[in-house]
Formats: sequence, C-alpha cells, structure tokens
Amino acid sequence: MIKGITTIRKTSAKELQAVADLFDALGFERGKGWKTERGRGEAFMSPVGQLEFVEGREELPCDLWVEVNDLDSIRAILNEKRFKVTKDIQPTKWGSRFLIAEPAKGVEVLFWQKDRAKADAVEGDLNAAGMRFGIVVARWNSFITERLLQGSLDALRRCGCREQDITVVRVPGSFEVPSEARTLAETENYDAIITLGCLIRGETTHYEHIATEVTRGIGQSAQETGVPHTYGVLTCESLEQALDRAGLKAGNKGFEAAMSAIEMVSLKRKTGSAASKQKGPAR
Ligand code: DLZ
Repeated sequence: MIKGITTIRKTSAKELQAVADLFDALGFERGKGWKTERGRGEAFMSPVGQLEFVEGREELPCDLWVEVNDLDSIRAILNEKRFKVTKDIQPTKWGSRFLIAEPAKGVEVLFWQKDRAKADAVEGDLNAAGMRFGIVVARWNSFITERLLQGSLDALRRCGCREQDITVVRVPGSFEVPSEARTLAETENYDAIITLGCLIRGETTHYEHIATEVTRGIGQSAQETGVPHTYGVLTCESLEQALDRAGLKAGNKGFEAAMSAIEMVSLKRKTGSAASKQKGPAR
C-alpha cells in the first residue's frame, strides 16, 4: 500500500522555513521531519490526500495546490500572520474560488475551495462594512487583554469596518465584562458585542467560579438581548499559555472573536426575521 507521497522542489533553507511557517500558521498537523547533512525535510499530515496528474496548459502554475473547506478563514489567517497574498480570492473557471500566497519569494501556494456553500448551507460573510461593534475589554491582565484588543481591532479594520463604528469600553476585570456587554447590547446601537478578558488559574482565587460566571453571563446577555456576543475571554493555566493565545503560538483570540462577530452579524442578517436596526454607535 502507498503510505505517503513526496514531491521534490529545489529550495533554500529560508524558503523551506517560510513554507513550513505558512502551514504551521494554518494549523496543519505536523508529521515526522528530518535533518541530516544532506538537507532537511518538514513533514505535514494531509487529512485527505489526492494525487492528481494534469494534462494541458495550467493557467495557475503554482508549486502546490491545497484544497480547503473555508477559504475565507485561510485568507484571514494569512492576513493576520502577514503572509504575502499575491492573488486575493477570486473565482476560477470551474465553479471554485482560489487565492495564491507567496510565503517566500518565488514559492507560490494556491488555496482553493469548491463553491458549494450556497447549495450546502447559509453562512455569514466576512465583510464588516456598515456593521457596528462594541468591544468590552477587561483591564485586569492588561498586558494580555490589550493584545487581544489590538487583534480585534485589526480584524475589524481588515474586514472593512469604519473606526467610527467601533466603540471600546474598558472594565476593571473579567467579572465585570458580562454586565457591561449587556448594557451595550441593550442600547440596540451595536450589531455585535466582542468580549475580551484574561483569567489565569494560578493567579486567580476561585478561578472556576469566576470563569463559569463570566461565561454564563456573556451567554445569557447574548440570548436575552438577541445581539450576537463573541467570546474572547482567555481561561488559561499560566501566563505563558495566555501569551500564546494573545498573538504568539496559538493565534490571537481577540482577532478570532472579532471575525466570529462579523460572521454572526452577517449570518443574522441573512437568517433573522427582522433586519438589523440602522443606528449609530453610542458616543
Ligand atoms: C480579583 C481578580 C483576580 C484574582 N484575578 C483576575 C484575573 O485573572 N482576570 C481578570 O480579568 N480579573 C481578575 N480579578 C478581578 C475580577 O474580575 C473583578 O474585576 C474584581 O473582583 C472586582 O469585582
């Protein structure tokens, strides 16, 4: 039985590292790499593999084609991690969409997704133009929460949200996040509320109780006001873990919470019975 397939391309150590960084950033599971005096291999596990031989002239001759099931999220991650995108999302001639990333000069990776979304399900888009957001951020562990805030603002701006449509409110700690989130939601001036905080087990007395209460309160506010709330409150074992989730190894949860907020507003507009109210944010 065939166990794995490798294609060879001449590359420098720097280019190889850039490509490995790209797939790490996208959350690909690592395989067993190798390093000898002859060179180095970076392996990734392919969940579903397809080996395709093509006859004819290819109009998009990239080094690698990767089929994905959520091209918009791939673009968001590439943007967040500042990978170069040489061709942004566009349709193919065969009912799909693609984008091309260039992690290292001359190394092109094409990501594509078959256009099935309309037939499969209704999904929110990631265009935040005209949407209004309230962000509630805890000052406790501000070293972390300010990074989450930057991640959220980055996501909103990249997706087309205007500065005047974003209101940031700071509260003392995570415990106060739900009540302020509810206050903002009840004004009906926001399409979604993004909640940001950081609880660290080792440093927080009654950690479990506080974490449960904060989570419950945010969920309750979302359900009772009908305004989408997204959850960017880190519950971590250590400061190191919190740092990883605030922009180091494990992405930026503030960025993710903002992306989810945009998607939920868009989804609500598509599936909700009443159109979102057109009011300006509270000043
Ligand atoms: C008191 C406290 C503690 C011990 N730890 C944290 C924490 O890790 N993260 C956080 O956001 N807030 C913490 N707080 C503050 C509480 O959330 C709250 O602000 C205060 O108890 C005042 O009600």
